[in-house]
Amino acid sequence: MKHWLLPALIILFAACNNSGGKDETKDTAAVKSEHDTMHQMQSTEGGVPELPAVPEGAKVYFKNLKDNATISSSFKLEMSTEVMRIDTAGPIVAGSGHHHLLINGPDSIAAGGVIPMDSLHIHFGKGQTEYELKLPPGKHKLTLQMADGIHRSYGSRLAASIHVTVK
Ligand SMILES: [Cu+2]
Repeated sequence: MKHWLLPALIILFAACNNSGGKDETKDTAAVKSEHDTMHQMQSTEGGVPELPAVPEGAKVYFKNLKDNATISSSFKLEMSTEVMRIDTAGPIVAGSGHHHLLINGPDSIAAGGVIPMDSLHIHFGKGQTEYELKLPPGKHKLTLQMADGIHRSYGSRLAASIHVTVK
């Protein structure tokens, strides 16, 4: 009696998730092999594009600060570029990137190096060109460094440093 009933049951429940089936233990294997064919993961190895080249004449600079300037402990910094376009972090687009401010750091970060993210390495990944800088009194070095969408430095050609004295 059971022998002819079982195939009919399998057909009935094949499309379902075999919930509520009485012969659960017998169906499981068949349902599982069906599902396995659907799982084919594609690997994305080698998918990271190269760092875009820096265009001719491109530069970054502090728009409202000169070297050896004296500023107050709160100062609205303006960051600017020539040739390069300002973009948000994320997409990697040749000829564009976002600003970073390095406080008392190196003159630049080697091209391709990922810029750290902490209180001395400030990212402007929303495409900001202004920043409310707050520094304690004394001498400080400020460096602008532009990087691509995944925070890879464009190197010394897109970096600029100045020294300031905070009153
Ligand atoms: Cu960044």
